[in-house]
Amino acid sequence: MGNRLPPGQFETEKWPILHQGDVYEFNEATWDFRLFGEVKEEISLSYEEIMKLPKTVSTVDMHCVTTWSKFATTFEGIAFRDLMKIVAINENVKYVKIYGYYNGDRFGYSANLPLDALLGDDALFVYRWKDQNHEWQDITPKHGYPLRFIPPATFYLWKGTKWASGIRFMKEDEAGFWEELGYSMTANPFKEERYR
Ligand SMILES: Nc1nc2c(c(=O)[nH]1)N[C@H]1C(S)=C(S)[C@@H](COP(=O)(O)O)O[C@H]1N2
Ligand SMILES: [Mo]
Repeated sequence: MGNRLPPGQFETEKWPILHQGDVYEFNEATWDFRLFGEVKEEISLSYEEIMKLPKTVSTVDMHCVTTWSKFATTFEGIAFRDLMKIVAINENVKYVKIYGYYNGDRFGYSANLPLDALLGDDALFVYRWKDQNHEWQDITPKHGYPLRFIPPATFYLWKGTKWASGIRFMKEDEAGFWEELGYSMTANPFKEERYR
């Protein structure tokens, strides 16, 4: 594993907790997951419907812009690409924003990402994890229960929306929560793209 640790990062075995605002408290009755924006028809999925979709298990490295990196966490979740199979998107969609709860606002947090980077096993909405020190377990509310996005390791972890509430499909790139505050649109840790 040659250049596994991006520049300016240190490795930790712990999984730190970082976010703004309150921890979302899951309520299945009011929860749904929306696929919207540049789509032929908007889709809203209940928790039950989401959990019936095909499952993917993937082991990924996480890189936080605050300089910690955690290697090889194994997640179980729904691959981004499997959600693409149930929504018809418009032509020329190149970007997405992944939304999540922020202080009770279901679309209060967001992070923008290029669509073509999210089609592998390493881009998924997760609900369970394990690593070399932990058995399989649900992700905790603080880590984004019931559903939390994990981006490929070529993006800093702020692109990993916790308490995920939907995907908006977009033709043009658009800044999300941290990007509006001056963080990078592209956010590649291996190129140290921290700020814009
Ligand atoms: N909804 C939501 N998701 C979020 C955040 C947030 O404030 N709200 N913070 C992001 C940031 S800055 C980081 S570094 C990661 C941290 O994930 P962790 O606490 O599971 O390590 O969550 C990301 N996802
Ligand atoms: Mo962060």
